[in-house]
Amino acid sequence: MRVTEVVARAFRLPLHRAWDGGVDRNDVVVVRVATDTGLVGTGFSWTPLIGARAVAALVNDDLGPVLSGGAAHPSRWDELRWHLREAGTSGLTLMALAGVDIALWDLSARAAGVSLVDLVGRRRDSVESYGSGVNLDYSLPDLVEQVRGWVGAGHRAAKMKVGSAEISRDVERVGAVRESLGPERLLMVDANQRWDVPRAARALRALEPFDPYFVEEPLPAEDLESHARLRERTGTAFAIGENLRTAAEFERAVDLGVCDVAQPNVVRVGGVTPFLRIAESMARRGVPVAPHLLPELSGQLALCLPRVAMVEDIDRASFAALGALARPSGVEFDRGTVRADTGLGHGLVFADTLTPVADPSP
Ligand code: SMN
Ligand code: MG
Repeated sequence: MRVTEVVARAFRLPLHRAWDGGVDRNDVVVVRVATDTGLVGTGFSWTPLIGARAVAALVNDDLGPVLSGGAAHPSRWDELRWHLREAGTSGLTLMALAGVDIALWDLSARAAGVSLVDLVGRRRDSVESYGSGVNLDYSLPDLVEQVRGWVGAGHRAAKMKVGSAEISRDVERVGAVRESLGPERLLMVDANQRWDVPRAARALRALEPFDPYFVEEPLPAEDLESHARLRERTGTAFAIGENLRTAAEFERAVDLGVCDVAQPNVVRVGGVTPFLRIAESMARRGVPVAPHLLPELSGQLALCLPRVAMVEDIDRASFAALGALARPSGVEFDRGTVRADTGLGHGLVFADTLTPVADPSP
């Protein structure tokens, strides 16, 4: 099976309610890889705000010509990454590679007549999911109402934002959420890199009575040494990884003792191929993986992971909830678990009515 055409297009998906910091949309870059067999694979890249058209350009201008005429197979990942090396080895490079890699996995599954889950290797039929919201800007009543919604929907775990200007505000909000959840459900907090070491130590000490299952990104993501210093000052587990990109970075985090739960984002690490490499490496080190965002693809991958924690059920921001899909994907979040019955490939068919990201030049 050989590649005949690669086309990437960037689309805008408005959020139902803006995330912290005024993020009012997600962009998706849909990648179509056609082959000489007539089979077509669909991949995607994703970004809350930055870089969608740049990613599409990397795919169309730089990956398409290398792929065309060659084998339509995800084993080409290292060759493609090498090809893009002058654009850097991380960031947008990996986001562009993800779009192509996901399409190549979709194609391989279609060619084999199986789902992506069965091609990767299904290890379980369901995985626990957790309610999650980007809610630091929410008023306390809105936050509590959001968490009550998750409880009503059957979630046994929830994640909320912390990192307010005043620690007392976090304490009040985490306390209210703990009360809504009751003592048995898991409560996770996500600081999105907002703290420094002394502040994180103080905040985590103040939040300890509410029994956080983990704290996510307490410190600047790339500064693993500061995580190690914080490690000496708190017993709370650390979940990190949404801003790490390579297996080497994840391994270093584990070696420093600062990654209790690993959270690779399948787009940011460069697609399914590197995601699975990271997952294997984490499993060997005894670290469970909780795939970050992208619930429809993360849910499928979680069914295959050698060691899995939970899947994030992001509030009203799945592709389905954003109206990005032409038909149901077959990935079902229900009563605090996720299952997948997608049919061939990954089952994600993007609607042909999406709004293109416009060229900003006059
Ligand atoms: C998050 C990151 C990026 C976009 C949305 C939400 C957040 C999470 O850190 O972990 O859910
Ligand atoms: Mg996070």
